[in-house]
Amino acid sequence: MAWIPIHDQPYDPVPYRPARVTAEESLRAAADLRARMDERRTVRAFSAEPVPEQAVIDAIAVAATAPSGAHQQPWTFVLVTDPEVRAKIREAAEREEQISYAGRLGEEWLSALRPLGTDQNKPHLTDAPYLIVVFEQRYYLDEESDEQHKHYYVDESVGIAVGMLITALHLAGLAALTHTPSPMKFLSEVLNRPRNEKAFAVIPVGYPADDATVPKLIRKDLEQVLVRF
Ligand code: IYR
Repeated sequence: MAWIPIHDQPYDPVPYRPARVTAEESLRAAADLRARMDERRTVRAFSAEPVPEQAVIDAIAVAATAPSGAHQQPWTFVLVTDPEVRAKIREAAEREEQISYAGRLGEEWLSALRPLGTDQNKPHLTDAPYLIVVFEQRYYLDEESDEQHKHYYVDESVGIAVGMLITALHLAGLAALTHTPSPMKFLSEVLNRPRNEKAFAVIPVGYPADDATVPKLIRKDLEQVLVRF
């Protein structure tokens, strides 16, 4: 069925009967996924080795199944492979980060970043074979008629979609980085996005470089993050 904007759709419930799995199957699937996801790490050093494009497309399709405020699906995923465009993005991002790391972030923020070892150099923007630039649609815009409608819970919706995206990429054996160069306005210009869209994150995707390292970060124990009543 072809998509129509949510504000033009009636309430039209249909039966939902997903296959019922046994308790054993649920336990096994949940434990397997828990172990697999515990292996995910944010990667900042990528190999230039090509990645099967369909795996990236499928991960974007997974992200696009995310729940969203009023089911408005307020996201656009721009898949960038063109080396010239990636170089432009890197140049603009590094120009901003230069200013950020030279002091714009402030002492408290810079000290929070210290354990990550980040700096103004962003080689992943040109080394990784794919960049997925995620835009949030702040409002609905029909570019032809200029009709506009409000979108609801845009940050939450797009954040959930990005979480599903990095999960799907990881399960497909691909590494990713959720990168938020700040400010990100240059991405709208470089990628020629309409005025209702605002950049949310840049996600380089690929295989880790052979000599990639990651900071020795410690996840909180489940007891610290899970509260029961
Ligand atoms: N945008 C900068 C700074 C940065 C901010 C946070 I919060 C991070 O978790 C990591 C980096 C950069 O990309 O380097």
